[in-house]
Amino acid sequence: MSLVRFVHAADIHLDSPLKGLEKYESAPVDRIREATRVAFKNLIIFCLEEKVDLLLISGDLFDGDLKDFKAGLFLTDQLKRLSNAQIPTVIIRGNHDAEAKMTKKIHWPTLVHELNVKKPASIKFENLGIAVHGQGYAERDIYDDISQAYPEPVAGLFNIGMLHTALQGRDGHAAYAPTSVDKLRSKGYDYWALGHVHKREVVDTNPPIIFPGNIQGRHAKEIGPKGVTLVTIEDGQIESITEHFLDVVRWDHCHVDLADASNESEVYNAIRKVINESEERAEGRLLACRLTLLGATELHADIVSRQEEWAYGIRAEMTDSDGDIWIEKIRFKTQAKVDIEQLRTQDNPLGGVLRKLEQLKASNEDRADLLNCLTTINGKLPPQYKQWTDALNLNDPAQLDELLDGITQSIIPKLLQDAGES
Ligand SMILES: [Mn+2]
Repeated sequence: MSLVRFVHAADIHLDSPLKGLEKYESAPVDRIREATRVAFKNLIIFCLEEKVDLLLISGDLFDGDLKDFKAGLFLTDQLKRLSNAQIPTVIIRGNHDAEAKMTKKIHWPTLVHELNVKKPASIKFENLGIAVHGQGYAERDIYDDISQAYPEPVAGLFNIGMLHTALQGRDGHAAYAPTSVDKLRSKGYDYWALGHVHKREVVDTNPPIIFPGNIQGRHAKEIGPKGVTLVTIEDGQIESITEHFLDVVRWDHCHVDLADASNESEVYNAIRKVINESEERAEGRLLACRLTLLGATELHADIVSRQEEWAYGIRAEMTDSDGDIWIEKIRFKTQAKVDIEQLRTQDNPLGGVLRKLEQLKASNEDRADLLNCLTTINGKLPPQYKQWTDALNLNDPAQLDELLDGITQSIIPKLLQDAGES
């Protein structure tokens, strides 16, 4: 009986910067900056400790061209540890580290194999009973299905295909090297080691077609545990496929319903409960948490009028002594505890404004006008604003709805107050 194990990783995005990090309040800048490197070290340690036989990295090892040679040295030093332990590594380039984008040559250690970017290639590890097939990206924009030219499977070996692809399209990921499950299956391989999609996904099981996801979340849109896939082959057959987490900063979204909160300390308690649960899931990692406050609450008017003070109070109350919790952003989405339908029918300024907003939301013509205005404003914003991970996406109708609902909720308290005073 022979047991062979390989690790399938992808999308390391070494030194990926969190754009605008220093603008965030009290951000643990250094720990977040270093996160992709520390996670990569964790990957090397994992391979060494588990004594695996092979490491595959399915594209986007680098986030982009290296800023300096230090990054290159860090990488070769780490991979050399695997070479010294006789563990080979196979790498393909993805859209982020396509050959044309990288100006600095990397001196790969002896047992690191980079697959060709011009045509598909194969590497046979006869001692492991494994053949690896794949092709890297010569340029960023690959719109052909390169997988279909991959070599025929090698008889008698366990055949793995490495491919950086969006398959038939994945939300938030450019549609590079498109292909389908059926097409991949038709190649007759035993495992498809995919990369590009940052959220882990077992696309199919026969044969396994897997995106392991990235090994470290890079911002608040990449939440939850991040890691690699470990595959065990016994006598040429898959014995097990397991997931192992390597991330050091855990991103999460915490939603807190404040419907039952009627004072400050009840708000803090409700938030603390949700953050504590998230902190437990992070298992000692730095928790970077985006907080959303929801619910129809009697505190809504106060929250709307003193948002900055509330934000400060929440941050001050939630920060723990060892600094392992960082609230990345607080989204105020509470609602007034009022009957909007009823207010909307009233014959007063508030009723009029609410009706106008409702009409704006429902009318295609009004929406188009509003979008025109917003597009003009958007065009005048500095570019760094548009690169923010949660910059307004004007092509998304749901975001416009959310924007209008937010406006509605923030003006209700003010107009109610004015109505009361008059
Ligand atoms: Mn990619």
